[in-house]
Amino acid sequence: MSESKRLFFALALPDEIQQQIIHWRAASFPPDAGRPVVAANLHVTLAFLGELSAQKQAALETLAGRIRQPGFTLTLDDAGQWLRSRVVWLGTRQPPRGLLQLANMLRAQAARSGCWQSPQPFHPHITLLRDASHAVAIPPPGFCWSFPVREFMLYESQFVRGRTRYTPLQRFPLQP
Ligand code: 3AM
Repeated sequence: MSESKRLFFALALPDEIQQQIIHWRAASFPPDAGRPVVAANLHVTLAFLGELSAQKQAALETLAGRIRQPGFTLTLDDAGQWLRSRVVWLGTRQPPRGLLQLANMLRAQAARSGCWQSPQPFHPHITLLRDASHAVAIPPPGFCWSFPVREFMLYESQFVRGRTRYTPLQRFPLQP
């Protein structure tokens, strides 16, 4: 029997945006503000799936592969902190309709396949700092980060030697 994997669907970031974000973060927050998420782990979660068997993973991959959704442009022009979940995040003031539709579809497919889905409304964001338990001043994003989104990904989340590692397992292209 194959092992289960902890999985989620997410958007990856272009390398140059990833680099700009980590430079802005380093310049904007003191070292004690929270635990920085490593550059390679920055992403926009679309749907968290939890621990899935290989069979269930294959079923959800098939469903995700049937999604016919146009690409969109994502603009990162918002930042904030959720004290309850102790994260500092980067986000978008006006989530593109395509992003909301994509996340809704993936969450609905996941729910129908028996993956528990949070009742919280979808708030697209990139987690920048974890364990940010004290309120920090959030400067506005340095400049406007805008980039085209042409695909989404299935990631595996692993905790290896004390570090969280996200491994892309599968790419799903969006429509041109
Ligand atoms: O995109 P962020 O970093 O906010 O917090 C986890 C991370 O979100 C979230 O899934 C993303 C990839 O790990 N996550 C982890 N466990 C979760 C759960 N049980 C969860 N989201 C919902 N329910």
